[in-house]
Amino acid sequence: MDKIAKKCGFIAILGEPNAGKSTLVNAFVGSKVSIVSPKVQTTRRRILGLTIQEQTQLIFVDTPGIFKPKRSLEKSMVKTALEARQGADKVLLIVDSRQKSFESSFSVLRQLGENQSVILVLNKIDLLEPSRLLAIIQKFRPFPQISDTFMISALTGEGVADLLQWLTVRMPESPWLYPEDQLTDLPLRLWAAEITREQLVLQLQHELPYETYVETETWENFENGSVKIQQAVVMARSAQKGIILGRQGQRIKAISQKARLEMEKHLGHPVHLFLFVKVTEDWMDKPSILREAGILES
Ligand SMILES: Nc1nc2c(ncn2[C@@H]2O[C@H](COP(=O)(O)OP(=O)(O)OP(=O)(O)O)[C@@H](O)[C@H]2O)c(=O)[nH]1
Ligand SMILES: [Mg+2]
Repeated sequence: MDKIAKKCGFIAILGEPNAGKSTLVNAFVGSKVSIVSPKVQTTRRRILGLTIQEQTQLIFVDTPGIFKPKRSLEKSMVKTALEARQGADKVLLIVDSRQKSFESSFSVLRQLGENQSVILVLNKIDLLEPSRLLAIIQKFRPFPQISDTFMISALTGEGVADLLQWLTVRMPESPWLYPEDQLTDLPLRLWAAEITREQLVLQLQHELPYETYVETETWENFENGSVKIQQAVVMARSAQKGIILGRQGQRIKAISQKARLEMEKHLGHPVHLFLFVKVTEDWMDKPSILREAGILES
């Protein structure tokens, strides 16, 4: 019997902030590889999510949202997102279909240009009257680069399996580029830092200073399977420290507890998490720190 050839390909996941890109990548992978929050600009770096469907390895490239950047961190995020399509076999444009105006998605399409073939993915249809979908599709008609349109809910999973199947059959013949059991390219230390940042965003919401990042400083594995992780929450100004600490350190305690549980759930063994706050003035303008935080690629 002939051996079925292996296939492997890259799928870039692009779109405006908060469209549901990371939720979709996690749904494809079946595990949390990329953090999710109701706040815009949650994803700050390119993150790969991997899955295997029979003989095909699909490599999803989660990206920061595309918008009009002002600050240097924002500029590097948008650049990362736009560059993700280079070498991609398919480009998905994720759209929050509840938007009143689709101008920010149109702007992404214009930035990608007419030569970039794009698959339009209308997301969050669980929140939408089905009768509105046709009108939304009409609005995207002026963009000839859209080859196909899908309607999904990344949250409930509706339409996700169909889209995955559609992509699977279209991947090129190629050896697999990552080991079979790997789910992401994010090293564990960075992943753990992201899990803590997710709790910061979820628990502090608009109070969280934009200029906050998390760094895993030490990671110790013990023979009994448990792990000790020490992380710094890095702030740009010492005046911001109190927001994270909370009264008598209650806030940072609650954040640490939730992050620890989330890490344990995914790592499958006990975690001892130690969080502390560190101040590094104006780190966002320092490329060396941006690189260390994984935001700027070296
Ligand atoms: N109801 C509903 N909510 C969704 C769906 N997909 C995503 N969300 C929610 O939308 C919010 C943003 O989701 P993310 O996956 O973080 O969006 P993103 O596009 O990665 O955002 P950035 O990383 O900030 O660009 C979260 O609160 C998600 O739970 C969906 O299909 N339906
Ligand atoms: Mg995201």
